[in-house]
This record gives sequence, structure tokens and C-alpha cells, in this order.
Amino acid sequence: LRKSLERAKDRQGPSVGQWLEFPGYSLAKTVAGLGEDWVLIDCEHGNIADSEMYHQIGAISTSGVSPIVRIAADQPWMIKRALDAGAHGIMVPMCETKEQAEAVVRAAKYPSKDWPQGIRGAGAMFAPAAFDQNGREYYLTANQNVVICVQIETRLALQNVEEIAGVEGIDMLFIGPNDLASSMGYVAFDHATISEVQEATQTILNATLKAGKYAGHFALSAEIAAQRYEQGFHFVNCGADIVAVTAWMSTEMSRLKQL
Ligand code: 3PY
Repeated sequence: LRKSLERAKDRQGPSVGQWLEFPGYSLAKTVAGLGEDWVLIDCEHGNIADSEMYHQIGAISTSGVSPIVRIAADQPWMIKRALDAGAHGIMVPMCETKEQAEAVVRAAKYPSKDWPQGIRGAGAMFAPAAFDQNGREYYLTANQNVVICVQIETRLALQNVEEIAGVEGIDMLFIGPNDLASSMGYVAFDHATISEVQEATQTILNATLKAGKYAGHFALSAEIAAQRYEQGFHFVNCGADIVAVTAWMSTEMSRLKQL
């Protein structure tokens, strides 16, 4: 995951992935063979329970792709579960303050000389395999390898974005455009056409780049993903399982009705 992010920083192509809302080993295994750098397991809005998250992480990581988990909320125990299952990165929704971002970092780091403030408990049984490491190696390298990402998706987060971007240990800021628009009082799905949202997006991107962090943006098509990469973002998805299923099936249904 970090390699793909560095590649994107060198403008050698985006760190690109897909987004899962549905559970299932087979789905994750199928999607993880499509040439992505990462696949995100959405435990915030998806229908993906804790044990399903474990299965999907195994399916994705054994395909040589990085599993990322979007946890449901900024709770240390959720961060611990995702990392112990073997996530290469975590995405934390609705981060609004520097204090919240600092708490996320503490929860995601093992206590060590470099991170004495870390509170992650030792005892990850499945994570080493997801990194192709033994337990000792994993324990020694997780603090450097795991990518910590917070979502900037509210007005308050926008106000505090420079402080959040400056928090040591936060690797990436990821914009959730639907929630950002919603928090500004618009209909979430209209975000792409609202100038206030697009100005906020640029402000967040500028603060992220200024702090030397990775910038991510949600995208549901190759075109949008490419536009966001051109704009300066590093990390973009280019679809989601539920969108792919509904788009393909509804197209075929209407085509059949025309035949
Ligand atoms: C948003 O668009 O608000 C997201 O968080 C992406 O799912």
C-alpha cells in the first residue's frame, strides 16, 4: 500500500482500489484479482460484520493486494479489530478535530520507543500472515507499515483541516464528498456540481499536500478517479460492488425489454 502511495506521490499513477459494501470471501477474492493496489472493506456503511471482515482480509491479502478497512466509527476497539485481522490500512470516518486524529493514531500504534503514546494491544493472530511476516517481524514493523487515514467530510473538519493534517502519524486525509456536501446543507449526491463543496475539496487537498500527507478522494468511475488524480490526489477508488451490480443488472434488464 505504501509503495503505491509513494508511486502516486511521484506522479507515476494513482494508488487505486475498489470498494466493498457486500460481505463474502468469494466476492473479495474475485474483486482482488482485477489489478488494484488495494480493496477497501466498508464496515461503516456496508453489510460487513466483524467475522466477514476477517474473511475478506484473508481473501484480499492472499491475492497480493492490500486490504483496507473503513471502520464504523473512531473507536479504539474497532481500530484494533481491523488491524489484528490484518488490514494494511484503516480509514476512520468523520474525523473533525486534531484531538480525535491524535486518539486514532494512539489506538493504531503499538507502544514503542518511537510511539510511547501508542495503546494498541499485542496479540494480533492473523495480521502477520496478511503482511507475509512472522509474528515478531509484524510486531516490529506494523507501526511503520500500517497506513492511517482519516476522513475529512464535515464543515468542522474543514475548519480544522490544517491541524488534523499536521498530526504526526496520520498518513492520509480522505474526502468523503457525499458527507461533506450533506454537512454543508446540500443533498449529498449533488456534491460534484456544488461550487462550495468543490472549493472545500481544493482547500482540503491544499492543506493535505502542504503537510506532506497523502490525499484521497472517493470516486465511482474511472473518469472521476482520473480527474481527482489529475487534480493532485494520490488515492482513489474507481467503483464499488453495489454500484457495479446494480448498474450492470439494470442495464441488461432494460436492454432485454427493448429486444
Ligand atoms: C462520502 O462520500 O461521504 C464517503 O464517505 C464515501 O463513501
